[in-house]
Amino acid sequence: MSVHVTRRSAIAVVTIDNPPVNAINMAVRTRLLALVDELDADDHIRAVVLTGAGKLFVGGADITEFGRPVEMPALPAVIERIENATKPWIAAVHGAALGGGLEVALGCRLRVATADARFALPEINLGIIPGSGGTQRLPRLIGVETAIRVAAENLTLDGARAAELGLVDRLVPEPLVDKAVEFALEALGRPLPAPVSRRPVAAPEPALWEEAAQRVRRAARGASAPPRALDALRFGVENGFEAGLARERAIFLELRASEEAAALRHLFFAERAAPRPHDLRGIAALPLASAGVIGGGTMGVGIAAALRNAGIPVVLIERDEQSLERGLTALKAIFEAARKKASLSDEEAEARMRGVTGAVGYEALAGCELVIEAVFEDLAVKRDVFANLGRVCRPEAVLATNTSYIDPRQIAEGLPHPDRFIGLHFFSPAQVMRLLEIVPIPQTRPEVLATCFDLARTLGKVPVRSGICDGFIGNRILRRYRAEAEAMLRDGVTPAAIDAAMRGFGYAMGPFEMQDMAGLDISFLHREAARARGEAIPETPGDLLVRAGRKGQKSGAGWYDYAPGSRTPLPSAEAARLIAPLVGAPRELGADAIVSRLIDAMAAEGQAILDEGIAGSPADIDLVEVHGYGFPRKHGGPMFLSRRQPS
Ligand code: T1G
Repeated sequence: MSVHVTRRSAIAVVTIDNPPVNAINMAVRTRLLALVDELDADDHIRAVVLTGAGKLFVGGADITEFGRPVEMPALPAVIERIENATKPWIAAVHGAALGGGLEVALGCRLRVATADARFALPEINLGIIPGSGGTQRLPRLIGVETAIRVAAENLTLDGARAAELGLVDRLVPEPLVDKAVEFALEALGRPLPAPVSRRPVAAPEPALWEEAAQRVRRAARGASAPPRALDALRFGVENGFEAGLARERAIFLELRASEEAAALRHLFFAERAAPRPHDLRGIAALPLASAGVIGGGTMGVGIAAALRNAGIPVVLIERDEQSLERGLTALKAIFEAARKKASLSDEEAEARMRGVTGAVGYEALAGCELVIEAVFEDLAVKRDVFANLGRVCRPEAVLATNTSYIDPRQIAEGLPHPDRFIGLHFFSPAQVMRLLEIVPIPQTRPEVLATCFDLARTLGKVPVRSGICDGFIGNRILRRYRAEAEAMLRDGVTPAAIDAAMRGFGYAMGPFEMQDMAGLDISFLHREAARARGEAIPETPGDLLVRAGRKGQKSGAGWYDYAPGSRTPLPSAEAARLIAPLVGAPRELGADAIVSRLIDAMAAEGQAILDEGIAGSPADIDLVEVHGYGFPRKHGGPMFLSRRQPS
């Protein structure tokens, strides 16, 4: 049964027990509703304590129900019944009280919590807004300003802050239920506070709404739900609880049925499944007390920072003192920047660097359980690195390459104990980007794979296992995306039209703007190397630009022109002249058509990647695109989108 009842003299203790997160599903709602009537009718009971089993109160409504029509009884009705019960209900919160969990607690007459309690309304991350009174009851308890930040801006309140704000009536030590029962008996000895829905709410200055609306819209970055949560909250403050509740419910149901909410739910479940692949369950990860990083360049320093941010001691080595100093200085600058943004305290920033040992030469890595190389993308260089690691490191040390293009099997050739070798493809900046492509070779032991997935979880990364092909999953799809963009260019569509369409779709920048930022010469050199190997690589418009010295922002011009010192792309007549021999007569193509062509191309490449067994699931491919290449979350990913297109 998902809801238990025990009796402690005149107090009934109702425990929601629906592992793993006590999600409120239809069975829980039905049982709670029945219990209100049952306990109201029980003359021995004077009050009810409501709590959650396990490590939390309630993780929210059951999101797996959202793809289906709402099943009665709906949560608002259950909460209203609890709020109007003749026997007062008292919420006893430990751990998370999220979404519907917080809303149920708000329907109770009183709330006690332990210090580890966390209160939030994270619905906007799922493309919806609270649908059971959260935007209406919360401002009546903690005030409009903080309620806006909780409902529309992802503010989480810990126990102490919740107590300060009046969301929690008393912070209690463990054992929570005992203390809650004591509190309930004590509360019965004095007048009860009014139900939250019937408490007044002070209307703020009009300026507060405007300022909040701008702040919420900015933070939403194109997501639909946050401004709507603010709308619902404001409507209730200005029109009363009942009207506000109705408006909130209408907005919730509208958004719940939206494509954006379906996309965000898809990513929610994919992100939670990613760190725990089914075939690795039960395989113990190896202990990782310290990690070595080879290379103090951008990638090596970013990886070292990510490891330090997760509290893992790092040995960073370079080939000489000067390079090492440069790397350590860059690493320190990352923590200094975080300190200046106040995301790290002075002490934390210093501790990050204290956990880094810099050295020249491989011997310093002898004690590391994991070593990640992030040296120049050249097979001979990488092979030499691993030959040294094979000599210096322990046989059970996990040895990883950060290569983004080279076949890891070739890098591992000749390495003793290749079963400990693996590809860990981080994305730059590695201390920020969440995607981690994990690329085992045939010999890689399952424990090594499990260790890398465990490492990803420790680093707060989204791990995706990739088979071995040119570019693994992400760069292979990127190449296809760029090729399709170039094909449209040859059809006469301008770079500016293509980039504008993809920005309108939700990307931060389009494919040509992105190339200007990254540099056109990188892929140009790849093509030139392939041509030098005798491969028949046809001339591309990009080649013409690079040959004319237009390498992108780094050279002041690429697909676009740039005013001196500016990064704003300006359509370029010179670039159009240079590529004219390879592109067709100018042609208009609508933004929707441009987007469809590019998304279809990504999805087609993704399907080929699935068919070849390079990726384990369409959701994995979507995670790669969203967390590695800026695919707009609100669309769920190319595989999700291609499967949702109306047939
Ligand atoms: N519904 C269904 N399944 C859920 C779930 C939920 N609300 N939350 C988590 N799961 C699954 C998750 O997919 C995973 O499954 C397992 O539980 C463990 O999750 C009415 C409408 C609660 C802080 O958005 O933030 O309430 O992979 O790995 O790290 O107005 O889960 O094991 O098969 O994350 O201990 C609002 C979402 C819902 C909170 C626990 N609530 N969940 O973290 O475990 S909408 C949320 C979380 C709503 C109301 C509205 C976290 C957690 P599997 P996990 P965790």
